[in-house]
Amino acid sequence: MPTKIILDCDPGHDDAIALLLAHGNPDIELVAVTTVHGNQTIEKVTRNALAVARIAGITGVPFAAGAHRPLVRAAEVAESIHGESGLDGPVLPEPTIVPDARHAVDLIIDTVMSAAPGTITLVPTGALTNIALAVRKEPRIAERVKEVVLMGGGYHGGNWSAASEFNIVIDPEAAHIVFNEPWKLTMVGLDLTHQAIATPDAVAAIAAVDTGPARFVLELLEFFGRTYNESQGFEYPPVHDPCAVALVIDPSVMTVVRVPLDIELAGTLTLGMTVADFRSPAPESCTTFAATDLDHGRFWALIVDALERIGDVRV
Ligand code: PIR
Ligand code: CA
Repeated sequence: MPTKIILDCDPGHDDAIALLLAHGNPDIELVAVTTVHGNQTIEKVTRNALAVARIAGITGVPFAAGAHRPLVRAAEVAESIHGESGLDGPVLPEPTIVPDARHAVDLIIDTVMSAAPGTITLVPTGALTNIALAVRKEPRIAERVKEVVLMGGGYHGGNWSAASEFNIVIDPEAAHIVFNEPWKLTMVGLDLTHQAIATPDAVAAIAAVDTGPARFVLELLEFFGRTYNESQGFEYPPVHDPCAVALVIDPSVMTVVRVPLDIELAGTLTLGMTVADFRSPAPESCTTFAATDLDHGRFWALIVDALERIGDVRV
């Protein structure tokens, strides 16, 4: 039985690849896609998500737009990384599906509450605003989901400040809510995702697939690689968000450790830091986990496999 997931995302180059991986992998059933402000405005990331659905041939899955800004702080976008559209590089087609009429928060609640207990995995790859709002509006989702596997944070430092990662620091209050709920939560943070490098080998394997969706990924990686090189000094870009999906597909693709995690809300230099307490073995009652080491070859093999299964999609 494939694992049912809700992908809550802000496409975003790596979010788009996460969507393709979730759609193309047979061990995942994509039951809903929700969007959140982050890499760009909610209007732009929602449009991008719908365009990616067309490119990937995703039909019959509800897409819903969510929060337009963080709970407390002013909105911030990552234009320096993802460009003006949030998905600069490829030419995007006009979407052919229309968004669900519900707000993302209601789609998340409806999906989780109408499914059997313990069957829905939440996979957030953007700011945690929608997830925080959903669990405040319907607290029973905390017991009802299977688990939360998110891309965000990192125990060794940040990418948006010295201490903090973008998805967490742009809405730290939402992250604080989500990290402190009683659900099982796994942080696939920068410690892990900075190992998911789009090396020339990986890019060549994608090029060999030679389909529309594979060429779309190559165009994404070309733009993302350029901005990552110019603004962060990376030789090749890390592809963050598909790592969270990969963990749901195959837990053996990375090492995960149980460790208490919490979000700094009072720091001046450390706002939005995901503080990990590695001092002693974590107690059994600890429900938070962090990913540490990636099998790079197996990870990229999953991406290539998903693209092969998606095949050529007429756009
Ligand atoms: C934001 C991102 C990626 C790189 C930078 N520098 C800023 C986005 C990605 O979509 C990913 O979800 C997360 N936020 C990585 O910080
Ligand atoms: Ca993202």
